[in-house]
Amino acid sequence: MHFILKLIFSVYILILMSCVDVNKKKISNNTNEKYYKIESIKEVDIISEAIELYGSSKMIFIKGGTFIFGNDNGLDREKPEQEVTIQSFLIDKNLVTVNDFRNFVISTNYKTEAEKFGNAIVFIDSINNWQLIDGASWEYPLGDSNLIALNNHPVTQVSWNDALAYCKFCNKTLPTEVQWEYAASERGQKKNQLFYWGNDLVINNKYMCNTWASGYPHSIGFKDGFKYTSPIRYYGANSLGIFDMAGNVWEWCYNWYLPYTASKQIFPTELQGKAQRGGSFLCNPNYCHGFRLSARSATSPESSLFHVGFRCVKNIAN
Ligand SMILES: [Ca+2]
Repeated sequence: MHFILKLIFSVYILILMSCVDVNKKKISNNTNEKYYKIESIKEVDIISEAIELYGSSKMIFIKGGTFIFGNDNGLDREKPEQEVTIQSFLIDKNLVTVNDFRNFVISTNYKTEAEKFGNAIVFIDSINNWQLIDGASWEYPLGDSNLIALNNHPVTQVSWNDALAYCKFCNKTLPTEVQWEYAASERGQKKNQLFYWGNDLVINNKYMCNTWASGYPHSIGFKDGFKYTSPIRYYGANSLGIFDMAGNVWEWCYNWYLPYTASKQIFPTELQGKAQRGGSFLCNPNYCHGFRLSARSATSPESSLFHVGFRCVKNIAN
């Protein structure tokens, strides 16, 4: 058991680097696929079930369509751009909050993987590095029992497996990267910009999302008002009404983190895990710049980190 915990810790440290993108090593996973297979699906009409869900469950209906997925001007992992047709779906307007997750835990007696392991990964500012911290969990993301997670903040320290369990309980699932990027970019309309609001992180001296906001790696910056997570909806929504689609926390996606096509071998195929989108309070334009619309990251599915959360989608059956 001790060996397993050490192994998991080493995986955490390697992948954490969602924002410190250096020296990534091979991480095993359970997929035999080499590339992210993107299926083009014909748009379908809204079904009555979807309309009911939209009206009652804080989800936004995203009408299907065709858009340019990926970014030829981004990092290698975001290339190549390709035209993708996507089916209509529903997406949570907000990140899943601590309060949402607490209700799920109360209803199901669910135990997260971090709670089973007894620890999770936290970035320690004073040593400028990541550590496996005993007691860190969705309820106490920093591992300090005096610092309970705030109800209206996004839940963190939940693994991909935990996130999917929550989604299934709600009869939902996690978004694919295509769905996430389509929704974040306002159905592809903002794909010529870095962010859904434009190209500048700061407008009129106001930070447009919760990110590093200082010079990494000196210390976690909080010129934007938040050192760690920020309350959901604090920074506004895109034109589709979806909040926190940039910064705050990385968001788990359903699919594995794989190259978009077989044509580009420059992708870091040695890094494998479940994809994440949106960037976090640890992202900095000088490093991963992870809060761009096309930015990607990944973590192994059993990993729990204090800057990773999620939202759900509901696929609409044909
Ligand atoms: Ca911040």
